[in-house]
Amino acid sequence: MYRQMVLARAVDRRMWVLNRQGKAPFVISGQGHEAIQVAAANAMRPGSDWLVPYYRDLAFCLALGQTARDFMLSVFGRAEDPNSGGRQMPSHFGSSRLRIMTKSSVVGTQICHAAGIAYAAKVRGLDEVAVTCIGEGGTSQGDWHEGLNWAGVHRLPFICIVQDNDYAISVPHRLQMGIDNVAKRAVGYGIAGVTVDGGDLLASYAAVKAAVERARGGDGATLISAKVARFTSHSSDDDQRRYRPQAELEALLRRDPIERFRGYLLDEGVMAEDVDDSVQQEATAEVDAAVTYAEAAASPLAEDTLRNVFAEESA
Ligand SMILES: Cc1ncc(C[n+]2csc(CCOP(=O)(O)OP(=O)(O)O)c2C)c(N)n1
Ligand SMILES: [Mg+2]
Repeated sequence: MYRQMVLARAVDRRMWVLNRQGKAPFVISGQGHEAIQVAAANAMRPGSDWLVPYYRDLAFCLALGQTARDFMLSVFGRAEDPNSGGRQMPSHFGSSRLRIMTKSSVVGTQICHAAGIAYAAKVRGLDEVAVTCIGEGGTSQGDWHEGLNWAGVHRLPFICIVQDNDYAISVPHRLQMGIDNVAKRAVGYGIAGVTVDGGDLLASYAAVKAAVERARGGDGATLISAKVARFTSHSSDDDQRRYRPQAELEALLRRDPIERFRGYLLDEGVMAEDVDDSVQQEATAEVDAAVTYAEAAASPLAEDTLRNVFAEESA
């Protein structure tokens, strides 16, 4: 899980470099969110359970089995991009093999899709769990409430992880809801509500594992509120120094989930310093290779633009 977090951070950082070099037009980041995402992926059965992700779920998708190359092909919008063949923006993850459902840019829609997938699994008697992620700001959308209500009514094998980073672009949590913690809403839907420090990998793993067991055991849905730190601006198109106080930004640095787990592994003697060095070097080498490959890969053909957009008649 440490390796997965380190790789995600390395991929994410490189994406910003590519943006500043003018090679990646728009990037949106998961830096600071890695622990809850990697924990959740490791609590699931990849390829059997479902993920309906949101745009910060880079670490989640890598931990489920996507590669740095898969991601870089989407950053460059290449034909070979397994997420969407270069049709979606980067960070709109998708993989039929890994059961990662491609998402809409419209915040909140993924919740109803995940509730529908969980409902189908229940009707068909399948041992599958649907997990979906959203930010705390997105929980103000009507779709979020509709999806959670449906999951509660039908006791679905459904888990909603709210990655609460205190901001929706520039709008702080306190202007988004009248409660400090979104998990308090669970009682209103008749589902389990759990709060976890989303920067603590092991606590996050325990929380998601318990929710997965609840879902598989037929005991219904869980709403998880995972408090995380958003290290970057919302995206490459804004500057958070314009709307967040300097002291708040400096305090974020003490909440790095990777540093926290690294410290734990070293202190406990689980990982030696030289192992850590090689983990970092391997991640950098993987990202280098992914960028070299993706940059040289072919762009989609103009005549293929509408492929997989509208239903096609089979021959
Ligand atoms: C329905 C809808 N409204 C607005 C937007 C523009 N938008 C994209 S992300 C975002 C902020 C979401 O904040 P939050 O849910 O807290 O997630 P975070 O980005 O902080 O992880 C907004 C307003 C959108 N994509 N869809
Ligand atoms: Mg947010």
